[in-house]
Amino acid sequence: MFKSLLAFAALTASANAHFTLQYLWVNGVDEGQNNYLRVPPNNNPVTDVTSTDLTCNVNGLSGTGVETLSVPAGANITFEWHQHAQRTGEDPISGGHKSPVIVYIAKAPSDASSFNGQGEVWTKIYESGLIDAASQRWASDVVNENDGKHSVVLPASLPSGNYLLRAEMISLHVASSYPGAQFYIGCGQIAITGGGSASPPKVALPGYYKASDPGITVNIYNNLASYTIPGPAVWSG
Ligand SMILES: *[C@@H]1O[C@H](CO)[C@@H](O)[C@H](O)[C@H]1NC(C)=O
Ligand SMILES: [Cu+2]
Repeated sequence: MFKSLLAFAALTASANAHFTLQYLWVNGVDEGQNNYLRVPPNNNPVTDVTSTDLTCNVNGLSGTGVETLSVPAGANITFEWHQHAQRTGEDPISGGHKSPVIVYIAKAPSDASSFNGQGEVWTKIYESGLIDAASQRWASDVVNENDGKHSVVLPASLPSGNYLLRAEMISLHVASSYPGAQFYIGCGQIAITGGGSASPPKVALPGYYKASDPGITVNIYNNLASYTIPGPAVWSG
């Protein structure tokens, strides 16, 4: 009985520690809670790398009812994550959730809201992983210290049009066997104006990630000397 109570307490503690993407900022302007985002039903992670939930989280294959945010080419986009629906009173990302931070973008054939993000459509535009091995400092520690925020400047050469932006944090505290790594994913809908004519490299999500990737099944508790961030190389325009 006592043991099962402890197990229950551990379960609820970890559920409370999960998080979601809740705000987009454009060039330093807060665009409001859950606006322009495909909001999942709860803050649980995705753990199956073959699931279509890996694209834009649970219920993320369409953006029915989600507005699309117009942004100028080369905009500085900030993503802000939280455990619950408030900005203060707790860490944005609980400290145990050691994670890399990755951002992808995918061009929609027409409206972002009707784009399901399937197939080889995703370009990686940002990544940060194990920042300092000596102190075991992760990208997620920086996000937590920065009030839940991380930023990317969109390559100005991306063509004008509708896009999905996909921010991802992969928490590795139980990743030593698969499934274990926790994929926290948030997708926003943007329309780039005044863009260029680049044709960046693209991968499929799901598709590119494998259970056997060294950045997905990994024991981070053994003085990890280096970490291989999942996915292709960053494309910087
Ligand atoms: C992007 O915006 C964030 C938040 O306003 C800011 O901290 C960061 O310095 C900006 N990055 C660049 C390259 O301007
Ligand atoms: Cu969690």
